[in-house]
Amino acid sequence: MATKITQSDELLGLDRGALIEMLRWMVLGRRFEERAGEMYQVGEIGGFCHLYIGQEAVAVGALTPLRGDDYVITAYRDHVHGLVRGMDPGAIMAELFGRVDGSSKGKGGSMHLFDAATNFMGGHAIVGGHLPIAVGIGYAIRYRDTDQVCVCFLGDSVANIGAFNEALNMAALFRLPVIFIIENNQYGMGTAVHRAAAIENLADRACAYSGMQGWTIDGMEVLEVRRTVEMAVERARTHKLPSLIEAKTYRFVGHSMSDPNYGHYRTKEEVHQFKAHDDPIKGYIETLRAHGMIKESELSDIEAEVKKIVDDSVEFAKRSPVPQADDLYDDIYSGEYPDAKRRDPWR
Ligand SMILES: Cc1ncc(C[n+]2csc(CCOP(=O)(O)OP(=O)(O)O)c2C)c(N)n1
Ligand SMILES: [Mg+2]
Repeated sequence: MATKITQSDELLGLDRGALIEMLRWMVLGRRFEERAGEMYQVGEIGGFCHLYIGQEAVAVGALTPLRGDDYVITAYRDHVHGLVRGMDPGAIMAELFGRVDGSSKGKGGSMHLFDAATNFMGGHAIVGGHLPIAVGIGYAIRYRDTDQVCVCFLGDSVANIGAFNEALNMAALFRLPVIFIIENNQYGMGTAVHRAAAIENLADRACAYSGMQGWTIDGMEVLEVRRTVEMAVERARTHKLPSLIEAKTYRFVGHSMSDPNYGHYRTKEEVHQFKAHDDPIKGYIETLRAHGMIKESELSDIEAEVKKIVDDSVEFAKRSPVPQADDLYDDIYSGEYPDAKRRDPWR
């Protein structure tokens, strides 16, 4: 059965630098996304755009203990995962703007960030479509006989689809070093988890697979996320065993830019309650203060530093040109028409 962990009451033996680094990532994620939301409103960003505001503790707690050569894969709510993984903020913002200096040359957009240099394998728009890919990455790690791990983030709705069982079954069967992290933000679009899943704690499903450990944790506590992921990484790296972590969290904003913050599926009061009493950044600052780990001046320094990074990313994106129509034919898989550029496939 899934193990429950209570509030993090210790600092995991991390030094002050590492603790503050985690706060810096969380603040960068929050401010970057707030600015992306503004840029969407003024028409600089188009198409789909799903913000991660409220969920920052999950990506930061899960990604900071990883090694540079580990693999990370996620769904479409991917900006903060890309940032914390080490992608260039300018390349991410330019991708959201649809510009040539974006991480996918402006042709992927918000849902399809990708960066081979940091082993960030996307950014996937099809709900649950990336779980079999995570299994493939885990298989490749075993095949090459390295001690890397693959962390795969997924939404709560994915725990109810077929690919979830296929992927977790194979990960357990082949003993693959894959860590599945369900970001349970309580809703799949407008559907509450309890209306879609016939189980209370999604990580309890781990018990269906031999050798898989499940944990249901407070995803608003960055240290709790980190501590759990560290245990899962040890199992994966050393023993080649997969894990399933369910981090209970909450998104403070709408599902995507086309969804208002509250909608018909949740109340204003509920959102305000989480924002006021369960903000992962405010909570972490309180923890750092309680342990005398942060000076007030450092908080304003972080805000200033982050503001500059975000400002620069927007400037970079604005300066970058839009792709040309001919660029559509570049970077695509096509063996059939080597001169694809000169052919019109619709005629
Ligand atoms: C196969 C598939 N079906 C439907 C959709 C439309 N869709 C986009 S997001 C979403 C809900 C996903 O919810 P969840 O997995 O909880 O992730 P969250 O948005 O809460 O992060 C759906 C149904 C899709 N992208 N792919
Ligand atoms: Mg969800």
